[in-house]
This record gives sequence, C-alpha cells and structure tokens, in this order.
Amino acid sequence: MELEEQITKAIFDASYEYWNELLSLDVAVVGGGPSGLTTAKYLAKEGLKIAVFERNLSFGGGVLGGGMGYTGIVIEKPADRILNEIGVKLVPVEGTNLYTANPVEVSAKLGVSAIDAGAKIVTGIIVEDIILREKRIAGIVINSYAIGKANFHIDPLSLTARYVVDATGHEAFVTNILARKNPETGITVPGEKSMWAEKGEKSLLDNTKEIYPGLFVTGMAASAACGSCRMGAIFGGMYLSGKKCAEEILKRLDKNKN
Ligand code: 48F
Repeated sequence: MELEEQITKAIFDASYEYWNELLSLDVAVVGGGPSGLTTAKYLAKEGLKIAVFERNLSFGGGVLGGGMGYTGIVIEKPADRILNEIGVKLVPVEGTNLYTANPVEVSAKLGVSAIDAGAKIVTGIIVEDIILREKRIAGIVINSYAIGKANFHIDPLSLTARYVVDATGHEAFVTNILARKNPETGITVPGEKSMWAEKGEKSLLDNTKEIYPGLFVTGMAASAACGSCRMGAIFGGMYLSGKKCAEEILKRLDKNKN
C-alpha cells in the first residue's frame, strides 16, 4: 500500500471509531468556551460519556480574546480554586478579590484537563438543532460548520444524549432554537441585559439550571436565557457556573438511578 493510501485509511479508520463512540452520550455540551469546558471536565471526571461540540476549529470561546484584545482576563474568588486545580498561574490584584490570568494558558489547561478526564472535544462542528421527544430533549443535530459557511444544502446527522448543555455564550443558540421551533414548549429567551458586572456574576449561579427537561444552561447562555446582565472580561462566574451545571446534572443522574 502506498503511504498516501495508508494515511487516508488510518484517518478513515480512526474517524469511524471516534464517531461511533459519540453516537449515544451521557451529556452533549454545546460550546467549548469556559463554561462548557468546565462542565465537561467535572462530568467526565465521574466516568460519564461526555463530548463538547465547538463550531470553531479552536476551543476557549470568549476567553481567548481577553478584554478588548488585551492579553488578560480577570477572575474573582472563589473561582480561583477551579483554576488552581488545573495549574493556572493567577496574579492577585492588590486590595481586591481579583486575579488576572493569561487567556491562552487558561483555555489550554482547561481543555487539556477536560480531555484528560475523558471528555472529547469535537471541533468544526455546529449544533444546528435538537432532538425533541415527548417534552424532553433527547439529543443534538450536528453539521460541519464549514458546510454551513459554504451555504451547501447538506443534511445534518444526529446524536442522542441523556442531557444537553447549552454553553453557547451570548447567543444561547440551543435554547433559542428550542424556543423558536417549538413554541408549544413555552420557552422564551429574553436575552442578556446591559453591562452590570457584579449583578451579572451574582445571578449566574441561580440561572445555571435545567431550563427544559433534558436541557441545562450554563455561562452566558444561562444569563441570556434568564434575562440577566452581561459582565464583560470577568470570567470567574463562567467557571463556577460550569461546575455547578456539572453538579446539577450529576444529582439528576443519581436521582434517576434510584
Ligand atoms: O462565548 P463563550 O466563551 O461562552 P461562555 O462559556 O463564556 C462567556 C465568556 O467567554 C464571555 C463573557 C464573560 O463575561 O461574557 O463572553 O458562556 O463560548 C461559547 C462557545 O460556543 C460556541 C462558540 O463558538 C464559542 O466558542 N458555539 C456557539 N454556538 C454554537 C457553538 C453552536 N450552535 N454549535 C457549536 N458551538
């Protein structure tokens, strides 16, 4: 066999195995930003079958841009514990509860920690719809982001999941799809309010919840789904929200076991 053929065959075989494992997930996390990656890390640690679907070829979401492109993000206590766990260097801001961190370091270490815990991060894939069954979300409908960008009419594929997490940031993409396509669900998405960092960070944990049977919201998607405020380049709430989302799903899975 020529080397070219071996390369192609190796990719086909690896890909087949990889995608087969994604067919039926415990949790499908939509969005590879700070909240989605944190949710995935804490769920995968418990041995669950988790995959994060990210439309871009890279993960990290809004963290990578820092604040207006400046190389820094701000984290507040107690989110420092989550980043300490994964070895991120945090620099205290004197006289405050704040730390600064490097966006690339945070995103890389968080992604690696989710992968090491057993999660898969699938890039270049957009979640364009959900599977809805008997008043419950039962999975996701996916397509290649590149296909969508090219405006080709190519049908998507679907994967089942016991729970879906909307971690798509400001767009609350999944929750918006649910609301728009299925008005009988009674779900509406008010969208986020203008900047109020303290209020936005504080309300985020309350808004991190199962918004519809089988669908959890975390991070800015939770703020948009619940009409809370944006908070700009402070990210502690995103990690805390991701962790809480994982804890809530674990509780739900535990309850369903009994
Ligand atoms: O936007 P993003 O970082 O969301 P987050 O985890 O964190 C928000 C902060 O970054 C920041 C902020 C903090 O104060 O306001 O914005 O809530 O990450 C969301 C990710 O989801 C991807 C998108 O490319 C981004 O990387 N995404 C969005 N829609 C889809 C998607 C979709 N339909 N399918 C796949 N990925």
